[in-house]
Amino acid sequence: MEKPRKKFIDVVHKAMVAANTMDRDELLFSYKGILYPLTVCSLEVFKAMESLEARSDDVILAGYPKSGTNWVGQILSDLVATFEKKTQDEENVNDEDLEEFPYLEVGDTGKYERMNKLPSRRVIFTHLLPDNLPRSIFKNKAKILLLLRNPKDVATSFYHFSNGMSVLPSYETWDDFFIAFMTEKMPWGSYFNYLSEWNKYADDENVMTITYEELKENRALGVKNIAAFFGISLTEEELQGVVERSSFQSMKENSLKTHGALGSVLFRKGGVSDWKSLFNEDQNEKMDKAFEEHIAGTKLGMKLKYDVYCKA
Ligand code: PPS
Repeated sequence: MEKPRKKFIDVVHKAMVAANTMDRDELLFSYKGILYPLTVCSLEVFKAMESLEARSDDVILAGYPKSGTNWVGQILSDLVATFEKKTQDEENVNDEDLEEFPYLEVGDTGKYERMNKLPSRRVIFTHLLPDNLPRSIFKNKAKILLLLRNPKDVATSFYHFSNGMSVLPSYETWDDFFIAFMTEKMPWGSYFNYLSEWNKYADDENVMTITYEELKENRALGVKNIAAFFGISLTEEELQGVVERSSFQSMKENSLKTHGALGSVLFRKGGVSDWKSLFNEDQNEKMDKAFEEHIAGTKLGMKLKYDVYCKA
């Protein structure tokens, strides 16, 4: 993903320009009870999405916003590109004309018909709930990497992103944002609902879960496990290259090329526990209680190691 991503940068730029002329309360719309940003998603595109024909060799990355999608997306794209480079003809590799915006739900109505003609393997990111994904993803047994991040760091990252990215409603204070986050007013829906819904797929053999925190602790092991899950066979040296290119520093340095103006907002801190700079005692209590009520006892809830990463 280190090559310039012209279409990606173009889509983001156009959305940011359009959002700059809109009022705050016009920025989101609702589809099937979930809010989405109007400058990047639309009802027509959601309907067209059902025509996607998923494949068993698709590489799908699912994660709630701000869970590290761009990071793990870089790892997946790099694994696939490195494998293709050594196994496919030069002319099939890195064709810029074939580039699609990597998030499934962002694009135009013709995107899915174009995607149906793309060669394998396709790498697809999404923040959608499982029920809102094209049915063919489950029917055709596409493999899904489910990415989780602790809710306090997600909220912290989401707050800063909302105030730096014009396509999302901004917030005057962290306290205002916290209330919105806890009362399910977020684009792409509620964090807790997202985990509860995906938890129904946690034991599916085509779903592998990984946490942001475990990747931070051991990126090399994470990359190795991800490659094994998708059946991408690379040498130790090739895997090491993927590990190095996915460091926060390396991705941030490249971000003007890969993400344009979005890069400086997206690659913010890239760490664990920044929530300690924002959460007050009352907010900690409220989040701890909500976690306990909604997901603590579930498989995904346990994966998050809440006591390690989220206790004040
Ligand atoms: S988005 O816009 O919802 O798709 O955002 P997403 O990519 O899911 O999450 C953004 C956060 O991921 C951090 N990030 C990284 N962390 C560690 N290592 C690497 N390489 C990396 N790349 C991105 C990014 O900095 C955001 O987290 P915060 O806490 O805001 O820094």
